[in-house]
Amino acid sequence: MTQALIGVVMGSSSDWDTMQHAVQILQQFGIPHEARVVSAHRMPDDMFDYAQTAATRGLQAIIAGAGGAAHLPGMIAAKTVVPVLGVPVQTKALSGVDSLHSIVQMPKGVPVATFAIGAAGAANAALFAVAMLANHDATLRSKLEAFRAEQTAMARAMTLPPVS
Ligand code: RP5
Repeated sequence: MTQALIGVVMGSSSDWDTMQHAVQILQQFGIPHEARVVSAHRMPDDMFDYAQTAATRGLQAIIAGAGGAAHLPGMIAAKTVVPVLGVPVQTKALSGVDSLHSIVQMPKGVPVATFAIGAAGAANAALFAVAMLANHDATLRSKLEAFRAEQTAMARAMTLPPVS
């Protein structure tokens, strides 16, 4: 089995609707990855073990998504120097602003790179991880440049409807 380079973790299977957008990007770029539920408050020992073994298992980055009092990305970052990319999951009660604030407001010294709330954040976290790997992989960099060029072409081809 290929060794995962990127770990995708989330606090609940209910986060999958959001976090699958990260996995879809990793699949698209052919990045070896793993995805699993690691709940900070329901599985704290598993979370610590995941973070503590991340570097020796060869993970280059961890994408961590959670909603509400979203301590998963910060607590993983507390136990590893592998870069952690945090994805705030949209919540019903506070629309994900709670998740965003929980993840982005890390005190100085233990960073979590924080992305947008929801699917866009999950996809962008994966694209950021791809960009990190592409620094040391010319083929991957070409793929990423082609991905951007495709978006540019699609934007240039956009037309507007007549005024109604
Ligand atoms: C967090 O609580 C999870 O990340 C999820 O976003 C939220 C709700 O979890 P469930 O009650 O749906 O399992 O830990």
